[in-house]
Amino acid sequence: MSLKTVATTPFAGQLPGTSGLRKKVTVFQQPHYLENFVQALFDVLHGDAPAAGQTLVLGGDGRFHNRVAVQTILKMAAARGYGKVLVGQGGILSTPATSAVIRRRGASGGIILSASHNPGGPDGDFGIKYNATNGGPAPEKLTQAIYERTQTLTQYRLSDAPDIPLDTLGTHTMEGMAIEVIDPVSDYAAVQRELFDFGAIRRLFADGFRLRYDAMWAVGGPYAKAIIEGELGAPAGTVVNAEPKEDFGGLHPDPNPAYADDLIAHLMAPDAPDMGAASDGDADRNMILGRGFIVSPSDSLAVLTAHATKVPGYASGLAGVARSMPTSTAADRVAKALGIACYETPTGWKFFGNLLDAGKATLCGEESYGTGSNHVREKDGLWAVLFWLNLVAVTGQSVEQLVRGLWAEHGRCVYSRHDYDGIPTENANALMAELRAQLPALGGQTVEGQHIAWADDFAYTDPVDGSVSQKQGVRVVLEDSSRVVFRLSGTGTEGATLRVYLERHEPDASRHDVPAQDALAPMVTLARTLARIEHHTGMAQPSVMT
Ligand code: VG1
Ligand code: CO
Repeated sequence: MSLKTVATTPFAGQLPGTSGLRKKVTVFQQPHYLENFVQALFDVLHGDAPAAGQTLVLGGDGRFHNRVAVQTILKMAAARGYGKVLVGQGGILSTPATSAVIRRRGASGGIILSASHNPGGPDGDFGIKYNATNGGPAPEKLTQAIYERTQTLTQYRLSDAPDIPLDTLGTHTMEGMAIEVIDPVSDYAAVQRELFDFGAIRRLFADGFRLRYDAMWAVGGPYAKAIIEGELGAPAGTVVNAEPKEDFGGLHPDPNPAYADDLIAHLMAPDAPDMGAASDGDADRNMILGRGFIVSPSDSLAVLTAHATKVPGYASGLAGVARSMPTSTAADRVAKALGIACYETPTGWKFFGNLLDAGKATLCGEESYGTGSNHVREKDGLWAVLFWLNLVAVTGQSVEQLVRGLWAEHGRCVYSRHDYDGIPTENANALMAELRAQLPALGGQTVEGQHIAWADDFAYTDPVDGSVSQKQGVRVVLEDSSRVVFRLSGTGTEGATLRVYLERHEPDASRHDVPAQDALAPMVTLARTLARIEHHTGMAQPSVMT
């Protein structure tokens, strides 16, 4: 075994987005592409020094190219002088499990190989992301530094050692670095056991409660099988599509009404189970359904906040709650009633890290089917499902009753997100530039019969370290506090995606059953006019509505 130095030249565009660097698999398959990014990461983390004595956690969501990338990174970590790498068996670790392992094992950080909810397979997407020693996604100043380093790189180093067998638990050494192939589930399960009343959930299932958990052929399957069927005694077959596949069965592992249509059909059927749930490619997102009832992610965060003290891990109360800016204000209303703080951050989990570390927030959530807490530093799909199961078990209320209780007390934040996918990047940028140019004059105007109170481009100052993030989304707020938010996705790999977020508060209980798209229709018209969506995108309708 010896170390090799390989000459390389920079690739354009290795700038991580909302959650890591995501590109087509074919881009990552180019010689040196992955290596350049990892070398840049190691250079930024360690400068010229070896990473002696440090432990790195490594794993991914099992998508196509995962195994190849794991072997390459092991050889590069050995060349960089890491003391130890903890790698998930089969190269597998869900995103929240990676966060749990980093924190419980005192690692210096971890690398997650995932493009999350993006499709996989040879023609699909791949991704890489670094999480720091707190278990959370690298903050923007770190991802920016990595990007800058990718632009000046001339070489990388790796060991020429043979591949490590990943499928059996055990320890190996490479260039003096220890490699431990670990069970991907055990640390994660230990964290969940500390938070939830497993006894109460076990009794719920023993009494005949029926759950359908759709793992979408992704990495959440092994975790849900082990915990829900294994430990909590749900009948075999509760977790479906549970085996991680390299191409997610050709499906889009994104738990929302568009891509989890099979799960929705089961929950809308006459013999529907009591509860439905799904997680995404890397198992950090969750979707929750009751019998014949779909829970909006923003409402889910608000329900968990309202009832948190009924769950052992949060029995002493919440320090605060945090939500991404486009997420509905349902959680704000609950927080106000509880007398706790509610923080509004830009989109992406990396912005919650400081609030969690500083003890300012306990629960966090995003409208994009993400919820989590200070137990790790990532959103956590199965955690949310266990939280809901715990609440159903101890309150005796159904999923639907819990949500209706929220609406009865605080009104309903009617909510929807419209995505316009595959827009040529120049057109999407032109649309946003045109919107931004209108901002100073929008306040006080009436457009499509609606009175605009104010409009701005969301900027965030982190209350802990003072870092500022500009241009995080255009907000147009009406006089009745309804909102339209516009931003471009930072996770796509083809063209641009425009996301239009719509929210309207409905205090009148007799109108809580008006379908969201109907209740929001006037605002959709406003959004289309203001942003000239059809003019810029050529699309008369969104590609996906959630
Ligand atoms: C999307 C979501 C955002 C989420 C991010 C990563 O980002 O909107 O809320 O944090 O995906 O989730 P964007 O920039 O495409 O809107 V995951 O589960 O893909 O890591
Ligand atoms: Co994800």
